[in-house]
Amino acid sequence: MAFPEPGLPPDSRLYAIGDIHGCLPLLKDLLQKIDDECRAANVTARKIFLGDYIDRGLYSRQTIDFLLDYAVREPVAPVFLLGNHEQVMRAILDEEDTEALTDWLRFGGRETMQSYGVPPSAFAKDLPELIAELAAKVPTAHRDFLRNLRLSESAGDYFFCHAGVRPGVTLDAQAEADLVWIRQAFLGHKDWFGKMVVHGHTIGRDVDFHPNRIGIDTGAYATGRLTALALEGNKRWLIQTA
Ligand SMILES: [Mn+2]
Repeated sequence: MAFPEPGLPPDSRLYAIGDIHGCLPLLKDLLQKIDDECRAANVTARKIFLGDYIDRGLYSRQTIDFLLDYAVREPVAPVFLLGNHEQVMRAILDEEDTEALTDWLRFGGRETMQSYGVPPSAFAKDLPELIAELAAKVPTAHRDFLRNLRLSESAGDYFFCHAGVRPGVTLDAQAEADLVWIRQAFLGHKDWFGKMVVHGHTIGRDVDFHPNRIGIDTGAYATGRLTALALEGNKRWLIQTA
């Protein structure tokens, strides 16, 4: 089956940025490359961040601080999408969800808590106390950042989300749990989703180009390679660190 060749409206450039996971130095490096490229071409571009800003890497708090400042400086308001890691942190802070905290500690939450200044001794406390310790250290602006993350974004023939979409469900009716967590039901699907889906969440050795989706999580925290997908008209290309 031949799929439509996706594009953006003419004269608009967009960069989708993959999973950062607390790797602030890589993020700065990548955004510098993007800025240099845009300056050379004399264009302003919109940026869509695909989520998973936090956990695993060492600089989660600093990454959110940086992005808050970046959003203010950018001439075109960037879009920040929700990743499953932010969904979990938000549940811990807003719902004091101890089950979410248990999960979080297994997939990188400890590093994030330490980046907020939670001391190593706090991890010996019981879970509600640990949540209180974290809550006392997370600035309001960060809580608002977590609460305001969007689930998806469309531009031209592209659809952007963190993890993917549920086949058989229209793009505007997708459930949050699928948009931020889905793997095999999405990754293994071969038909057209209605738009070209650009996503992160599932790490590939390199960018995962398919006729119906493009996965750009290149495992920055483990590989040093953070990826942006550039889109302009019918063209697309990659910007990467390392
Ligand atoms: Mn993820």
